[in-house]
Amino acid sequence: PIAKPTTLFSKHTKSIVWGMQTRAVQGMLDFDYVCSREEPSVAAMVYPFTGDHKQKYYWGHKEILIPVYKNMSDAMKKHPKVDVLINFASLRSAFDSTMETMQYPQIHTIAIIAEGIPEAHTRKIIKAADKKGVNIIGPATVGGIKPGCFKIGNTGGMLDNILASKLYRPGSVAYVSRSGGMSNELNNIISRTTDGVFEGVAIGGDRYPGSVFTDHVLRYQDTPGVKMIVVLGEIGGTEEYKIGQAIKQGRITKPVVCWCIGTCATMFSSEVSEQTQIRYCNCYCYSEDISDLYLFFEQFLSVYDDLVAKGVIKPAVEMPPPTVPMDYSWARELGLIRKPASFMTSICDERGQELIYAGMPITEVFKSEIGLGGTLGLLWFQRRLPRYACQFIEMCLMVTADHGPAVSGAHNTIVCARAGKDLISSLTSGLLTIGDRFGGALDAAAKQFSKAFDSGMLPMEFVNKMKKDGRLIMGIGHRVKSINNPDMRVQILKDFVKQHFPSTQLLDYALDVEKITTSKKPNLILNVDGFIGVAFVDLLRACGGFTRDEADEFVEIGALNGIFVLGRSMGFIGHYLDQKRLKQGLYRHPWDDISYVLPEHMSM
Ligand code: Q5B
Repeated sequence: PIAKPTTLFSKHTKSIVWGMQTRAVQGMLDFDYVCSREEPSVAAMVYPFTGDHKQKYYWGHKEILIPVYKNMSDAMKKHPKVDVLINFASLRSAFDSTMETMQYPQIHTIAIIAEGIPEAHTRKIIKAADKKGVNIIGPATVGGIKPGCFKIGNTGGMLDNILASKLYRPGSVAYVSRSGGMSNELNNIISRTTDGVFEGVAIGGDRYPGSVFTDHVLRYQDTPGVKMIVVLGEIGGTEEYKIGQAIKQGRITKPVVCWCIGTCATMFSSEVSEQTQIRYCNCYCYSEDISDLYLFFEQFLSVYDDLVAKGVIKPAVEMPPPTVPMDYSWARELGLIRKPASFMTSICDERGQELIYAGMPITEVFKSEIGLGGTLGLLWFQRRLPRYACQFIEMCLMVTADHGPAVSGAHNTIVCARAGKDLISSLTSGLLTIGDRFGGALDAAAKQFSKAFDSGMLPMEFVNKMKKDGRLIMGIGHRVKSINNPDMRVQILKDFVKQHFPSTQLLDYALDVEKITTSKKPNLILNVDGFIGVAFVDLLRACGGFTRDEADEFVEIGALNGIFVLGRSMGFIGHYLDQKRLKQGLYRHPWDDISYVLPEHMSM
């Protein structure tokens, strides 16, 4: 077997991260930056589920790109200086990806983060790693950290934690523990009681960790920068015992503070074989038996003070680390910054547990059976409208839903569908015809009629004024409907409005105008656009839910044309589906229906 290197990480260590762990990678880069590393420790990422691409990260204030490779072989080839792989693969793929990694001799350390890897797989990994001289940290671990040099993934927590525990510069104490959570606690204790952490590894909680306490303690013994070793053991292991033996045999000469959480095992009455081992181990530690955290703490202090007094440790002068800008989202969460929002919304909030339409939870929308009209009332007018208003809105949507294939919008939709376009293209091609002449006269009708009415103009005066100005009255006139061929859609709406609306002042005014215009030409009726436009003004003004200014504003901002757009979308979609269902081919307008009126050719 090839000998495993004693030094796992340095200031120049380069790694590959397997898995799309963008937060962990950013955490590593922020750590690198506070450690004043010259270059990021992550050279590349491997993620088999996307093609090769680059991911953007921060390096201090700057933005940098880190390549992501689909294949590990490409990553290894392109980054020959990488010697560490951090494997974030899931428990299903961690085995394969780790075994694949070991085929590349450039890799000497692999950290495996996944929990739940089958023990048989881990044992195969360990066997292969021993043969190839690869250090394994994990599985089921957060990893490890070497202040000033390298951080595996999420080890050490967020940046404020790293700074608080002074993990940006090396100290003299190296530790090994099983749990990642406890290693964070160790970072804290060590930074408070000594000159700081030199290196810390969490070997992980599995029965067969890829490396064991002794592996790391012996490495620390052979690492000149380490002056004091800490082991956070636990009940049931034999490793603590082995460390005790190594101290006894003189293989370990540096002071070791070992706390075997589990001295409480002596309290159990049953024969727990580990009990003796735990107590035995504690006895071999540099310190006396440590039975609680307080004593552990004390032990640190006394061992450390002793080493300083003897001149073994010479605490370095503290240098402040470079500042890493705080992530915006985190700063916001901490309430440290505020910024005016780029856009505001007041109709819908989807962030909470329940979707809210204008203050009404979606469950309430259904419970109170406000229907489509009520939902539109909430989203367009931010009001819970009276039942008759909701019904009126629904009726408007129903009567405007379609008016045959010949109208401008349906025609466009059909031509577009027959040209092979998709539903949305065909629908929007139809919607784009909606305007002053076709289906988009609701707002203009509402404005013209209410302006004339509000200014006290008589219907006749209004008609004459419009004629004098050479303007058409919006909402008046129809290509096929007339007093002789009445539009039943308008009749249905009129019956409803007359029965339910508290006031129909503007509608009555418009009907008086209609009497005048139809006396001139029978097709100059109050058409469906005009009817909905004026009736809606009556509704907004008299339903009690809006001030006069609010009512006028909705007309001003074009809410009413929305009714036709929404209603007719149903028809356009119907026409699109119809054409597809009928397998209609490309439409070409017949020549005999086109009058070609080109200018005659003139010779010079
Ligand atoms: N004259 C709708 O015109 C139409 C006049 C007028 C005073 C008027 C026209 C118009 C205003 C816009 C409007 C919505 C273009 C219509 C709809 C949805 C639809 C469609 C469907 C559906 C029709 C003949 C004579 C001329 C004109 C005069 C016409 N309109 N005078 N005010 N408003 N209306 N649009 O038939 O003296 O002979 O020169 O623009 O409300 O789109 O089903 O098809 O559901 O899909 O082509 O219902 O009225 O009439 O332009 O030849 O005019 O009447 O000045 O007078 P026509 P024109 P003169 S609903």
